[in-house]
Amino acid sequence: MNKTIFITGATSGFGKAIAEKFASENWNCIITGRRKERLESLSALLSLNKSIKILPLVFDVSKRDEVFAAINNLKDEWRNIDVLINNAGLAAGRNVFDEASVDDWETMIDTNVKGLLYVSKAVIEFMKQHKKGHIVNIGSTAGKEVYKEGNVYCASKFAVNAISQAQRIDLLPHNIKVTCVNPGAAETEFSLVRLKGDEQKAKAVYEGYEPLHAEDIANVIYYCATLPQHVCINDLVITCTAQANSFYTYKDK
Ligand code: NDP
Ligand code: 8X3
Repeated sequence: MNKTIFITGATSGFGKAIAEKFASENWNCIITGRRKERLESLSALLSLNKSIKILPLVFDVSKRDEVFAAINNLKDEWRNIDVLINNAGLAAGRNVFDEASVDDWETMIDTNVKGLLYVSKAVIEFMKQHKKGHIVNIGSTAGKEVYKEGNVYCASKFAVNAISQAQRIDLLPHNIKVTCVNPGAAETEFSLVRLKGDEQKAKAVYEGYEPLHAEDIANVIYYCATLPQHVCINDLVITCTAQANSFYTYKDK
């Protein structure tokens, strides 16, 4: 029988690459995000593999009622979720603390922290019923070291790290694995979103070195998700070879 993965933020970047990887390995996929058209075209693409089922679900992870309505209304055939990927998230703005926007702070906390909590809470109910599961939370190197102008984005990823540790402890009786994957710079739509659509500035973030690709993270997550039941990778920091941590990236120019 095919396994099932539930991925938040599958319309772009890591989430899309994770959906493509798992679908290519014959996993059924629940793909979620706010942009309906993107989800529909990804669903059509993945459905070319006739041996799997794909379910696109449109909801905003930061909207508590939307999250619980979408997940609690899943049909029985979709409730046996083997792996949950809490990936939906963003950085909004890059400013020193005193000049940052409070709206941006709220968006990041509502999405990266509260959204992850809501989705986890709803999906864990199904995992408990099946007496097994695996939650993969996408943290960041920003959740390991705070950098200048990172303030609340970093705080939100430190929270993802703390929540992952808490879930790992509290979910032990339910046979649920928890892995926190912390990538460094990866070229997705992340910088375009962070820099409010400024394509030139977003491109410049990745100049002078080869950043991670979304597929790199998808491949590592596939490895983590397919280890034997008694093995759990708890925490991973993954950077491109040119990056040491949040502070040091070796650039050609
Ligand atoms: P992208 O911008 O390419 O993708 C972000 C995804 O999150 C989109 O699918 C978007 O879907 C979804 N999303 C954002 N807000 C919401 C929301 N309120 N409700 C539902 N979905 C939402 O960026 P990445 O793929 O790079 O980012 C994925 C995760 O990886 C994030 O948590 C990010 O913080 C983290 N990360 C990224 C790194 C990088 O350098 N790229 C490094 C380390 C961590 P839609 O807009 O359709 O809702
Ligand atoms: C994304 C990586 O370095 O922009 O989490 O914080 S960074």
